[in-house]
Amino acid sequence: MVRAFIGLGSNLGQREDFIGRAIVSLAEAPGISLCRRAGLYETEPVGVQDQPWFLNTVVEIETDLTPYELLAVCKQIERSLGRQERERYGSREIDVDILLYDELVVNEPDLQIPHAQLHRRRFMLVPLAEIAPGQSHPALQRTIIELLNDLESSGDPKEVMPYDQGDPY
Ligand code: PH2
Ligand code: MG
Ligand code: MG
Repeated sequence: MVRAFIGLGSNLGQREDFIGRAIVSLAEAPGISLCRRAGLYETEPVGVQDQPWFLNTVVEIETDLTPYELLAVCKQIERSLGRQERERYGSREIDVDILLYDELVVNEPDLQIPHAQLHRRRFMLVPLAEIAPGQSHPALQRTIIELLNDLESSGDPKEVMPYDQGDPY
């Protein structure tokens, strides 16, 4: 069994629902058990500016799937929740990305682990730092909290705010 971290994002429709259903699907997938999840964050879009804000979170899993098997599960969950093909970096019902897989480094056209943008994206680093601040990035040899501090001291970090679901009482 290895430990892996999965990033989830949605900026269309019932965003919380899409993320919640994706997490349930991960937890129910053969070969995956869910360990922990970060809170939800409301995040400013990165890449394409003119699109709705995202909800993002990160979950920690244990798995005996290979990286490519895990990738196939992530893609299958996106399809089963009705994700449509749209422009790169644009809006999506649900995005399920492998951020880290044990200490593994993979650099293939169809799979990069750690996620190629992880160290540049507060919307991934903030929830990841909530549950695994001391986790190391095996390619950059920095911890997650160090990467977050580096990013925040370098210019114009995008907004990432804890998402308040609202208290009905
Ligand atoms: N995903 C992208 C592009 N931009 N911006 C935010 N805030 N959150 C995302 O999940 C996101 C993004 C492509 O995967
Ligand atoms: Mg993504
Ligand atoms: Mg993706």
